[in-house]
Amino acid sequence: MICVLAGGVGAARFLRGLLEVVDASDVTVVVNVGDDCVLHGLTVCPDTDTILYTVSGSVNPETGWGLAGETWRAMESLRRHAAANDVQAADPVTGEAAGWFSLGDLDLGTHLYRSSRLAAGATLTQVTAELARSFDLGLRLLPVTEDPLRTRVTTADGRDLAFQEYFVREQHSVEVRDVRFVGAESATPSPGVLEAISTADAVVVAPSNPVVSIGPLLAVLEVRDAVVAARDRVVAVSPIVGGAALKGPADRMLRELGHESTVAGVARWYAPLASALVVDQVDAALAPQVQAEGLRAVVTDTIMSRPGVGASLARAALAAVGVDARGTR
Ligand code: FO1
Repeated sequence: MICVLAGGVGAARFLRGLLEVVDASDVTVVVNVGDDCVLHGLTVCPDTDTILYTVSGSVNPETGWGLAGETWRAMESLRRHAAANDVQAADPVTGEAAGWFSLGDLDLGTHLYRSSRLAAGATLTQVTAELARSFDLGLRLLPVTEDPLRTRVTTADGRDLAFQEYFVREQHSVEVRDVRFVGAESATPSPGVLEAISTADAVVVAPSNPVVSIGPLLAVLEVRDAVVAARDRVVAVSPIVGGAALKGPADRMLRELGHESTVAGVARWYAPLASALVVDQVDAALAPQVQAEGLRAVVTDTIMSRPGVGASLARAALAAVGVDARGTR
């Protein structure tokens, strides 16, 4: 069994490559919940939904989030009511009519289902499994915790932002001074998470933002301990290529928080919990620096936009911890 620690877009794209070389029934994904938010009274789980939509082939390919072929009638209606009454959301992420977080009509179906099932007493793990079934994913998709765990960002100019305020409203264009995961100290792993990590033939840290996508997973202390204990079977895929992030603010956040936004910096970040790091060809010369941090360096093509790279990247990651493409040792 392969366990993947996942955030959003990068992880979802990696999973599509992994599922070309390993059967979905052999994959368990532990997904970040730190981006989750309540919007218009609905529970929205962006990283979970990006995996549901991308792996099922229904994601909006331009954005990497939301569904292809979306319409926006519900949001237009919501905004009209807000404008007519000059409703200014007290807290844009949890208030009404947050104009800057676009929820498509089909996407709303996911949030309506999730929110009504949670209101009926289902757990987030159950609802996530139900959504994975309705999208016919085949793999097991587990939220890292069912407890409240939310990423908050302190900007260099002193503002304390909810994650989506930073990432979407500010377009992650503001400098970060600190990132914290509110609720992490008391969050417990969802049922099945620890067992998936400890029994996996390989644990893959997907090419997600190490700070705000993988960070919340590792902030759940028992999860971190389980990954550290599995270190010789843990391989990370660098989301930094040639000193830059392929998508999103991972490179800037690493630098703003005092780390190097290079594969050596990523190696240092993951050294306690991974025994191998997969880096792109452009970083081949930095392989000795990765090894100096105590990780094996695996050099391969990691730009998944090129055909076939997702599958070869997945094979290389699994091989780095002694697992062949069939996903068993
Ligand atoms: N990202 C944006 O930049 N703008 C949006 O309006 C937006 C809406 C949205 C709706 C549902 C969803 O699941 C994700 C959405 N995202 C949007 C992306 C989201 O902020 C990111 O996917 C994650 O939170 C970071 O990985």
